[in-house]
Amino acid sequence: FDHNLDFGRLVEHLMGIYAMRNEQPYRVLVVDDSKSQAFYAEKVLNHAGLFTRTVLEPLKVLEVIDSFQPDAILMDMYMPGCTGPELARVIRQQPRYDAIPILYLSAESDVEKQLDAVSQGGDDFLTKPVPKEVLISTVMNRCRRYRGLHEQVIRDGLTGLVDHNHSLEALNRAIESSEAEGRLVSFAMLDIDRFKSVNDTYGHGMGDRIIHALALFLSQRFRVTDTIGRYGGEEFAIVLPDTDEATACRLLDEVREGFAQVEHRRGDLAIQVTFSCGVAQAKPDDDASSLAQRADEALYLAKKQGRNAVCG
Ligand code: GH3
Ligand code: MG
Ligand code: MG
Ligand code: MG
Repeated sequence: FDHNLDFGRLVEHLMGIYAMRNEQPYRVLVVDDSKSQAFYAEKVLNHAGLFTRTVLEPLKVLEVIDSFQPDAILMDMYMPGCTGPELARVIRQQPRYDAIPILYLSAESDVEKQLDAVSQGGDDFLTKPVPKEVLISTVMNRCRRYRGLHEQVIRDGLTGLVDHNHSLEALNRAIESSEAEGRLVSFAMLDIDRFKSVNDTYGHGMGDRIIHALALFLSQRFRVTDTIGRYGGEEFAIVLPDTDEATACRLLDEVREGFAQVEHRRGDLAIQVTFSCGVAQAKPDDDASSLAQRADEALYLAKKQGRNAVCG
């Protein structure tokens, strides 16, 4: 039994799952007061392609969850100041972290204590020494399920795009990393033209199909690093990292022209629909709401100019 060969194959298999789903690596927060224990867990998980972050002081965990946004937390049982289950309770008190997986990794072998820990907000108990394969696959399974649930919550049912709040969250993240790394970011807001009359004339079902068609059209024309969101009913938002305003305007104008030519059919009926778009590039000191407001003003201009237009 060649242990290393098997491990290599497992990692390859797990990486294959990522590649198929085109996903960002899972993010695991390691909470352990022992540097060497935390380092070992990080090494094993990193080797399998997961991102990790360690917190040595348990009381800092909430802060780090907010900034790191983990898909799972791997936690020690006994730490100075508080125990794992106590910390799990604190985490679970935040409604937004109610579903985040918490896995204990400890030498505690008393089954009663293990059950107790799991009943107090934990999801799994892994007893040290744990085989690397078991650690990796248990953590990854938890991450995968959590992401799956989370996706359903943040995605819009009709289009599969992220919703309004998560569009703004993506914009905030893009602005922060653009400030940190001196890069550009642009934001585009799209609004379908005279959509009320489309609904009134052809029915709400046809309207829904057009919203779906535009979502698909946009998804096929932007990079995977661009975030496309359903900003409102017939409004969409696109976050474009590393893109200046002029380039974003040019791109959106091509998309506008392309979409205007699409025929939406139902039986013998074929209708064409246009959208208007406002684009703005982040300036120093912009936050998501100030940038979104400038894009909204540009959108208003595009509407005022007669619609079916892109304004910067
Ligand atoms: P404008 O060119 O100024 O944007 O005109 P408009 O008619 O598109 O603007 P308005 O905001 O007055 O109307 C938007 C319409 O979009 C009203 C609403 O009924 C429709 N709408 C919003 N969400 C949905 C949806 O999910 N499905 C359908 N079918 N229609 C929707
Ligand atoms: Mg400890
Ligand atoms: Mg509108
Ligand atoms: Mg509209």
